Amino acid sequence: MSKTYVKCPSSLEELIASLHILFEEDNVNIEEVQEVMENYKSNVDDWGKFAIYDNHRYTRNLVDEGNGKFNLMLLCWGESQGSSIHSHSDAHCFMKMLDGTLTETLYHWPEKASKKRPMEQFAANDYHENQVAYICDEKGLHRVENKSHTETACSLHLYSPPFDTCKCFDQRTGKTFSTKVTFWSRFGKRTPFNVNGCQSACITAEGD
Ligand code: 2CO
Ligand code: FE2
Repeated sequence: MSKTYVKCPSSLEELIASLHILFEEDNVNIEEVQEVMENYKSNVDDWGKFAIYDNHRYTRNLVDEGNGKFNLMLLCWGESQGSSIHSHSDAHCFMKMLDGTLTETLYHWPEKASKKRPMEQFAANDYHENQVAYICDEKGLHRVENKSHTETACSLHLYSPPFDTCKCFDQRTGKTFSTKVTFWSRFGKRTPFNVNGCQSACITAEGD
């Protein structure tokens, strides 16, 4: 018998407790996860301590490691910042808006990189505060952007299972690159420089 969880969490802490229960099972019920994430009403007092922005690129800030089942993180998007087109390493990806608006553009997987054709877009949607988007590799690839020139945006992402590399794609040719992703901060503390002098990586590419 599965444990009961709070369906309408009144805080981020309560949402995390519900997510731990939902991900105890090996089978993930996508609708249930989406619903409980939507039901939590964004409150900056809950998540403000994790929201660290950078002038140059969006940041990935780890909030919870989900008992090894998922990674929960805050992504902070400065004005006009965005990702390149990417996959999600066979993981479920839930994206809940906490603040501002993000545009998700969906693309089909390229047929053959060798054909060098522009990638085919099949949808574009705006997400506003409290809405939740879901994507996985079977559904396609996406690019996420804060198109506002004046407002920042913040989103809560859950990836299950956790991953630290994914594929990036060049929109003009479909050419793919493997990219390592890291955290700008972990549990509210800025990640120190590592031995390679590489501080943080997110999914952006030259020319994007
Ligand atoms: N997947 C990207 C990342 O983890 C963000 S776009 O929304 O899934 O950096
Ligand atoms: Fe993504």
